[in-house]
Amino acid sequence: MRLLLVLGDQLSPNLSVLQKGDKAQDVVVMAEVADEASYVPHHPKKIAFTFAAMRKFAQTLRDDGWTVAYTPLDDPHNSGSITGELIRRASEHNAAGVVYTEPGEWRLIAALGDMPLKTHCLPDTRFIASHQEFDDWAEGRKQLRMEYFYREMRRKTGLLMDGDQPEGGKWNYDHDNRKPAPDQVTYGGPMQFTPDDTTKEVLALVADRFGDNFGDLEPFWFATDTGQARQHLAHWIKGGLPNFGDFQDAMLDDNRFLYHAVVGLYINAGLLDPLEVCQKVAQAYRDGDAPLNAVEGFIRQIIGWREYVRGIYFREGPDYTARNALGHDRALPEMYWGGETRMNCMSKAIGQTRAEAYAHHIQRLMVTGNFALLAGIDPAQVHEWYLAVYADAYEWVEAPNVIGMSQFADDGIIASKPYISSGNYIHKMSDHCGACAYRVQDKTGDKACPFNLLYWHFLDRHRDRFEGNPRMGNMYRVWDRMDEDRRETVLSEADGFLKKLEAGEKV
Ligand code: FAD
Ligand code: DLZ
Ligand code: SF4
Repeated sequence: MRLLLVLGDQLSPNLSVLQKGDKAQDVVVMAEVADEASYVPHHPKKIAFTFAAMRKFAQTLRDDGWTVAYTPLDDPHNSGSITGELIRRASEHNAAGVVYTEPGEWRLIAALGDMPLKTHCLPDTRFIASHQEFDDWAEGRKQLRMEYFYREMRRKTGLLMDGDQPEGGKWNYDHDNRKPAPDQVTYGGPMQFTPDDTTKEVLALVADRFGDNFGDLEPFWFATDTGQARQHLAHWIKGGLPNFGDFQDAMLDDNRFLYHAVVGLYINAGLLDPLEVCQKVAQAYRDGDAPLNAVEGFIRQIIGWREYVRGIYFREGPDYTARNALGHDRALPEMYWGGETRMNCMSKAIGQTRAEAYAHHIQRLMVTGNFALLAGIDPAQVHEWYLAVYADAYEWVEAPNVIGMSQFADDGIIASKPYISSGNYIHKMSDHCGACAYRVQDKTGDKACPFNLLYWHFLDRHRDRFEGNPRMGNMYRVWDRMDEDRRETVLSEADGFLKKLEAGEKV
């Protein structure tokens, strides 16, 4: 017999290790372990989601005839690590070896490869593109543009294709998306589930063991099995999808989810299959229930961005998370862990992160990510924060988004220019600025929006690197046209702001 490892983000019946395993003699190993629960200080909701979904998945495997050796976190024999549990179970069952599906993190790939047991690693086939397909596409290209990769994925899946042409005649309908915040949101947000007995047990365990981590454990409302996740998906397709495209980039003080799908956590853990999700969304278009700009925009996020960032993570190798092309070294400010701030946009994005283990893409990219980049925060610390606080965060998807897209620490592999903006962008896309202690219109002075000061500080300190970037020349021309006194004032006020930030003062 062999041991078949199933990790906390591999909760899919079609997982390669289960497909290749033999129900009659192999033993499935699943383990809640201290190493996985604490390699970063995960949000308590994320830990509870993982453990509850693992326990329920183990039960569905047993119901399906598998033998499962499951280690709860508080099992006195728990060795504390995935490899420790495999070694323990191997001697318990006299196993001939371990078969596993490739994990989504280099750390675990290395640990499993180094085990003193006979091991066999299978590819994770729950993605549209294999590593080989991504590498074949990437080979010899000067720039790895997501848009072209996405077209390949459209052709491969047949999603939104009319023969060999894109549905509606265009590949990308982003032009119709990205409207500012709406006055009214017609969708009530993600479906919320009352914890069942399994989830309640896990909540008690997590409260006891991880209650001091950043993040609110309760109220806990996530789906914890595939049936619930599918109910949530259907609820969103009906209520949220039709406006998803239009308001994808909008932010509101009093609405945490707008029209977002909140499916990343379910897909990444394995409860929903990405292709199944896209097929249901495409069906809504064919049924006339959602417009093409929303449906195409959503499908692009999944078969385009999600697959593309995975390709980059595995192509770039284990050192990717240590990259720091801009030499940023400031410590992550306390406000990211809930310390007080006068910046309303930051307070809202971090506040809802604490409450929900969720923020949507533009909050992650253009608020918390933008601020960290402008303020010159050490990208490794930014990376660890994002990996810890979001329920959908696993390194293969988080790191390219943070190190690459958001912090430009990979020197432009993912982003052709840094995602930076002054307060103006946040003002345009949200209602945050109205209730802020700072004034978004002020470029200098006591009340100047920090994004305005830091924006120019960033451009000025990285002039050598970015001046020649054709997409950034305009910004430098605007800066150069300002009179010299004003430029000096901006830079010295930005320096003053950064000093306060470093000193831990409330900013
Ligand atoms: P929606 O906005 O409804 O989008 C639908 C789905 O598309 C998502 O669920 C996700 O599966 C996929 N998707 C969209 N954008 C991306 C992207 N850039 N990369 C990969 N998949 C994408 N996504 C994660 O899944 N895990 C992370 O740890 C993560 N960290 C991020 C960090 C930063 C700094 C940024 C800018 C983005 C990050 N993203 C991450 C991408 C994106 O923000 C989240 O997938 C999305 O906010 C999840 O919410 P949702 O399910 O409501 O997504
Ligand atoms: C995120 C997570 C947590 C919190 N705990 C566990 C765990 O106890 N056992 C487990 O198998 N997986 C857990 N996970 C998910 C893993 O961290 C994830 O499989 C790796 O980071 C690879 O993506
Ligand atoms: Fe954010 Fe500046 Fe607007 Fe305040 S004024 S909410 S800091 S963008």
